Amino acid sequence: MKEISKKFCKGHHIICLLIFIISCTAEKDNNLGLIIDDAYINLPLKGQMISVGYLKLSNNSSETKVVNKIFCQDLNASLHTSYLNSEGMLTMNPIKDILIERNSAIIFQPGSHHVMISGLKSSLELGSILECNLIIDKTKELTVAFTLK
Ligand SMILES: [Cu+2]
Repeated sequence: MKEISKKFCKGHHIICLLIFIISCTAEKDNNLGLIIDDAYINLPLKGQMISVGYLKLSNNSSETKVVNKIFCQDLNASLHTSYLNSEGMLTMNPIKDILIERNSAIIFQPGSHHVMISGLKSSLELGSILECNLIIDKTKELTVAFTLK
């Protein structure tokens, strides 16, 4: 494959550059085998700078993946989980290293796993996109684009 592309590339520098860029992008998306669906953040209440993000994360790869943590530029973001405590009160705790078995999905949703985000700006409005990065298997990053709704 390399030999072929080397020969081909002699007379087609620009096309090859494009192919190279496209294949790199594709690899970045595919090598984790994780699919994100329905990533959204509730628009913060007026005057509040804190909100909660949700998403569905499917593992289409052939191995277990671990979500270690989340980063959002200029914001404080952390993975949380909610549970009922011994008094029946809904409580939440930080959580790290969430396992996703192969061919399964975890859903961040109200009453369960969620992303706490603070430091939000008041300029955010419905439909704004907020990009964060999930750290997967300690070394890999997966970008999540949360829509404000
Ligand atoms: Cu929380």
